[in-house]
Amino acid sequence: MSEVTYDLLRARGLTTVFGNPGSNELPFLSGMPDDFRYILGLHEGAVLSMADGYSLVTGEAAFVNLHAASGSGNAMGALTNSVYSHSPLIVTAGQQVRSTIGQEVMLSNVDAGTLMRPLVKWSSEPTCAEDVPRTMSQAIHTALQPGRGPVYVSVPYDDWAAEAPAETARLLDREVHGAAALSGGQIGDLIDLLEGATNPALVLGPAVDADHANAHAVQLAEKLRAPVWIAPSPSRCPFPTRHPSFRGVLPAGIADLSQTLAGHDVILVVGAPVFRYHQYVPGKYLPDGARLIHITDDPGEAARAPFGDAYVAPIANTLDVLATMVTASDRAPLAPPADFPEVGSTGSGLDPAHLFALLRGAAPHDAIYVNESTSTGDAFWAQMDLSQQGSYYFPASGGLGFGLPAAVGAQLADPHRQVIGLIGDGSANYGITALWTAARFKIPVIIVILKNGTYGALRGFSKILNTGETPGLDVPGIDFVQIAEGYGVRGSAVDTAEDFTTAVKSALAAGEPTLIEVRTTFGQS
Ligand code: TPP
Repeated sequence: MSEVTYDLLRARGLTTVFGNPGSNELPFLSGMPDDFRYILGLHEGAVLSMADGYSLVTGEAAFVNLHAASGSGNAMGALTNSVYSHSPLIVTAGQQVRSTIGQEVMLSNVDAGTLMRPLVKWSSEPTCAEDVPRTMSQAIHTALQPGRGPVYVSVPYDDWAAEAPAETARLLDREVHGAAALSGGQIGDLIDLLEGATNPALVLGPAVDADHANAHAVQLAEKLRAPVWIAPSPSRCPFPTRHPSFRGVLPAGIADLSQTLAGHDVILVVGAPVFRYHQYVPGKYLPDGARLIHITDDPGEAARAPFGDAYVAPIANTLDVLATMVTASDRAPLAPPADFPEVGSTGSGLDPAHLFALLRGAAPHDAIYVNESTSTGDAFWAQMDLSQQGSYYFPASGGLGFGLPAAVGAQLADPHRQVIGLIGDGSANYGITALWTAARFKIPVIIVILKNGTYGALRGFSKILNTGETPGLDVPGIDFVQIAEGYGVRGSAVDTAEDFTTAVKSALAAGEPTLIEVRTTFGQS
């Protein structure tokens, strides 16, 4: 059974296995063909986030193999991000021998099919050994269908030795084609709405970037001469940040968001949920007189939105058709962006805005940033010049432990673009073991640790929630250079602009994984 399953994985391009093994998984792994590679992660949260980073950058499914319920459980926090980044992860786990699961022997995954069910798109344990390859095929096709997302399959380890039925081979070259697109009438309605608007606005989400629709979005914004915001809590960058239309990221509170959009009569949201609010700031969902139209390829996103009219349609195709067909507006052109805000650091440590400005100058223009620095978002978006598809990733559900491993997975996926992880000194600890994988597999990622000694974002929230000083807000006394060296990654610690720039240039030249710990200031407390 393992041979035909590997044939199936190969046919789907899934020859990289991200995993952490246990006894239940050994019979599957022992049959692994030579053209497969096994990327070992030391903790399942890191394994899953590495696979996620890999899938985000390739745009394809990624295969994960975990150990029974305990390994799967370790990965579930990380999986919350994959759900909202729509990452088609094929998560598998080894199960005890079929005849013994009911006894709950060691490492049985009791009721395996339900373990991950609230998170995954589909979950199963095949009813018999003969159904393992077909179940795996169903998992892959399900994960990749629009409204992409992770799936889970548990396989009893005695299944791998069973003989596959001859007809199983038919799975290998089956395709599942998707074809839905908006009708001519629906497109006509949208064009009428956009052309009839006095002051339209675009709000773009991660699916625009995921669907490589960035250039179509630019064309639409230019023809409409409309401002563009990124939808709140962004996990990707769908629009060039130095384009005249770019207005930044919408605030993640209900009232703040509608105030920001005041004056717009038509708001077209593409490729984002409506909306991923974060801090609860009650108010009106929309400014007075505004109509919101929502285009998403995820039926669930469309159904659960509390307002607006939704169209479930492919993102790139819809944006392309709208941008091509809409008549260019004769509104005044938008002004080019202002200069980058002034930066500088006073006292000890770098201001994060200063750090980003230095990075903008020193890093390649096509660098990929994986960001898990949670209190520095405003400074990042103000300082960075991101213009290419696939330049930015952030944990889509806010679950820490994504950034560092996802940066490693992203660099593995794309050796031609430098991946730079921007990781807070709090966040780094949740996925730190991925440093070992970077060293072991010589993955030349650069990890910048922003060391402010605190859980800065929580300090920000303690103001919003008016909770004052609570326990557990500071993380002093962690030496990331020593930790990196312990895992086999070269590291250095800096606290001045000159030293940071030198360290980045040296890391870029090194061609090996490098960690730079930067002392940063935290000015918001
Ligand atoms: N645990 C997980 C798995 N995810 C979370 N989002 C949190 C806890 C809560 N949390 C959100 S932001 C944050 C914490 C603990 C602080 C992160 O601090 P750091 O990485 O140092 O970045 P800073 O906010 O200081 O920029």
